[in-house]
Amino acid sequence: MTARSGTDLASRFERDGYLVLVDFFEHDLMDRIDRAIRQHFDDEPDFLHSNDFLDRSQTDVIPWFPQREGSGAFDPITDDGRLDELTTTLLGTDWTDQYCMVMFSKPGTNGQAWHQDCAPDDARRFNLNRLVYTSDITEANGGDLVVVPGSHRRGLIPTGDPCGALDDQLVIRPRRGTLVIVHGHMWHRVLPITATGRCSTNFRAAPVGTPDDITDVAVYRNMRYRFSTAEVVEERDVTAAERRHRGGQAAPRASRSRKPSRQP
Ligand SMILES: O=C(O)CCC(=O)C(=O)O
Repeated sequence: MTARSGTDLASRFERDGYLVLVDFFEHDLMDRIDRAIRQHFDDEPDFLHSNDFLDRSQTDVIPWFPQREGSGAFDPITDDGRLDELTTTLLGTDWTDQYCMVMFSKPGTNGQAWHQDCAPDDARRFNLNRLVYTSDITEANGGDLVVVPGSHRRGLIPTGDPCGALDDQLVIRPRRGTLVIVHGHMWHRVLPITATGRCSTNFRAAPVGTPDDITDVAVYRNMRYRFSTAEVVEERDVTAAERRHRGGQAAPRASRSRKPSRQP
């Protein structure tokens, strides 16, 4: 990366809150990692979270932290000097590597509702998603990533339908080898998945001074949710919450899960 291209990427990231770098990683490496992921999820792992959370978050993800289990398959990404350099360009020096988390969604599930990984209370405190796609996201299978460009500077995501379309949303369909960078304050979601399992691998990082538990409380359009204690810490859509309280909510959906916030 030249100084000029680094400056260009940094200013695009500051303006838009995301970057898409096609063919950042070699396909052979992607295939090796993808095989490791598919092997791991071959056994149809169970979802992890309570049905209450699953119904309310409308998010269907099974997380896996391969490096915690000693899998070396993902190390070439962690050790990639170009990724390191790009991260320093975006976050400044002394940023921290948080963890590597694979997110797997079964076919026929909802993807992920709109969310912010952490509350945008302080513009300097955020996590950085460094999302690696080891297989193509395709129109036929769904699972597109949807973002609202610039929303990392617009404060809290508005209350409303957890999965409803937002003005100015942009659909991204990453291919194998694509690196997508997403600011943790950015409003983003994943569309439903149809025929085959969908995965992405997130190498999360954060600027120096960011608390380790920055992603413990995520913001959805209907609630703020704390993962470490598995509780809703704020009802945001009060009308929907009242309906639920009176027993009038929609029927529960198929079993689902949400990624945990951070590596314990
Ligand atoms: O898997 C993706 O494409 C997006 C992941 C995501 O929404 C997140 O890590 O917060």
